Amino acid sequence: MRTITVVTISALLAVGSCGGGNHDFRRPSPRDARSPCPMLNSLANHGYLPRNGKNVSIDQIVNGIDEALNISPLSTRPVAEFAATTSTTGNPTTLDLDDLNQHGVIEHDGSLSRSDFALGDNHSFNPKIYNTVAKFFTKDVISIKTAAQARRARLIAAATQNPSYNFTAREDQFSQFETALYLAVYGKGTEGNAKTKWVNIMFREERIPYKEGYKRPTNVILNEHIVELAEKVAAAA
Ligand code: HEM
Ligand SMILES: *[C@@H]1O[C@H](CO)[C@@H](O)[C@H](O)[C@H]1NC(C)=O
Ligand SMILES: *[C@@H]1O[C@H](CO)[C@@H](O)[C@H](O)[C@H]1NC(C)=O
Ligand SMILES: CC(=O)N[C@H]1CO[C@H](CO)[C@@H](O)[C@@H]1O
Repeated sequence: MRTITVVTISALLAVGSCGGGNHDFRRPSPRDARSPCPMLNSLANHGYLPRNGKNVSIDQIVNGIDEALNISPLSTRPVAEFAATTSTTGNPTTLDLDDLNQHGVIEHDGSLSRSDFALGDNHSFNPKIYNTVAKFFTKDVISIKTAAQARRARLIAAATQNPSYNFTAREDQFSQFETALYLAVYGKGTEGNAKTKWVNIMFREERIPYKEGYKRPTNVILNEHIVELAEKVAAAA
């Protein structure tokens, strides 16, 4: 009796500690909606966001990121609210993940792992493009300098290949933040040094690398940390 109680309680705690959902990795079905963001897709693939990627609320995005990655809601809520301006669900507080394919809101040219809008599929993972970026990641960890060099090389290549390339200060800022985000989530504090293996798994498999040792950090990732990293990325190239 006692053993049964203990087992039951620890099973409940195990569920409770990850918000009550099942956070196993499952690949999306072709009917599921996915976005040009490798991390939102990873969160949906682990059930931190609705696995079908449909009718995802601003609160679910903010809470899902907090629960899985410990990024401050104060940092992500404004971005999630801005993202919801792409909504096609009929409810301004929810979106389908593929609403984010809309060009010129957040989606921009010069992505690290997606083609440009004018050149075709601007939202699915493109291994050929990502390989041109990942070839810079030759060490176990990706330093700020390496991340900045990889980003710079991709921007130059995109500008050369796309006659309609549109990359203003606004797109540059989004792009800097996206590099800062993977450094913040898969690196150490504001020093960069993201684990190469974990970053590759995010891009190539849209999976959170639990099996490879990732744990939700105990210290919250604040907006100021991400801003500091973005500034370092901009300065390093
Ligand atoms: C409010 C939450 C978020 C929203 C609405 C969002 C949305 C987006 C969108 C629309 C893009 C596509 C931009 C492009 O054209 O390349 C993108 C890219 C990206 N996002 Fe997110 N994102 C969010 C949170 C995160 C988080 C927490 C991470 C953490 C690692 C992340 C990592 C990235 C990366 C690395 C890219 C660049 C992909 C590439 O260049 O190929 N995002 N995001
Ligand atoms: C969409 O999400 C909203 C907010 O979470 C919810 O109130 C609504 O019932 C959902 N609609 C559908 C069609 O699932
Ligand atoms: C280029 O991007 C800027 C900023 O996002 C936008 O205001 C402008 O309309 C775009 N230009 C073209 C030709 O799409
Ligand atoms: C080919 C392709 O998938 N293009 C997409 C680019 O983004 C727009 C949204 O702005 C989609 O409608 C297109 O399907």
